[in-house]
Amino acid sequence: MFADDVRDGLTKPGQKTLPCEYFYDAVGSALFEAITVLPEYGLTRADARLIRRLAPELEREFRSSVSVVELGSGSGTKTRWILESLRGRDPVQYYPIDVSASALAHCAQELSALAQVFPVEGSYLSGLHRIACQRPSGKPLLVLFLGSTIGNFDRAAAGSFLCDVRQMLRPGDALLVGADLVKAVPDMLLAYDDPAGVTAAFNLNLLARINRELEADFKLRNFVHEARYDDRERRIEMHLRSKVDQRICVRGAGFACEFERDETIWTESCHKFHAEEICEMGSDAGFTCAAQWIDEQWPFAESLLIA
Ligand code: AVJ
Repeated sequence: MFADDVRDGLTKPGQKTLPCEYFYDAVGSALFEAITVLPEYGLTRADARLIRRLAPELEREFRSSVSVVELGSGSGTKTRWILESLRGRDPVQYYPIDVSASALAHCAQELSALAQVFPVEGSYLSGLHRIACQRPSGKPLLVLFLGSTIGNFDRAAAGSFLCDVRQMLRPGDALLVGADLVKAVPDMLLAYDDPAGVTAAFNLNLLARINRELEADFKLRNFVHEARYDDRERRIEMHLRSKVDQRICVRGAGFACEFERDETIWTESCHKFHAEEICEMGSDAGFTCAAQWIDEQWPFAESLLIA
């Protein structure tokens, strides 16, 4: 629940945090779309290049006798190539899972000409559980987890997430995972702190959302966006740093919190991987790494894990 998560994150001792899933209100989703076209942010274009390349190979692997489930209903652009390549005699059944009804509606509109779209509103695992239990078509499932969203989990959580997904699948089902790879630190930092300030706006919008929806009095000018790279954890961290000592009231959640000068709110972790690491995590979770595609221009990997 938004109010509870905000209260917990801003009143707990030590490092203040806010869950990154709350970036994606209407303003945040629009800012994220802008991030994906930034010259400094190569992830989305790398992912798209790989999907275009691997889609025909998926057709050979599954020959249109598969139902497609997507964790998170992105903009549909990348998914389109996969659905097109899998479209055989009968239309592919496609199950996008997302907490956002508006994102699902947009996705269904985008892709209903290509597939039978069955939107599933809910968290990734509860949505997948519902589909895997019903198994509407009796066909194997191809689960898509694109765009390096897996990077938001810390490594242990990413491992157990893959285990949870594996538990719900049957032998022969598949999981296609997109993961951003470790690269030169300046390139990774620029991707999360672009000179135009789009990512800064995306991050600060989280405070604006709390003001809008929870009647808070954050003064955004008293905070500054910051991207850091933790070499040991191989992750980018996004923070909002308080420029002054200040007290914030969040009336809609019934609490107030103090910020000291230079204290931060940690708003997102974006873990970066080594290509072989995804295969190892997959096999630890009970998958076989059947294929992996790596982009030349921007180190990013798509890995096909078979249950
Ligand atoms: C959507 C989670 C893959 O981690 O790169 C982009 C989100 N955050 N810029 C990422 C994001 C800041 C993005 N993911």
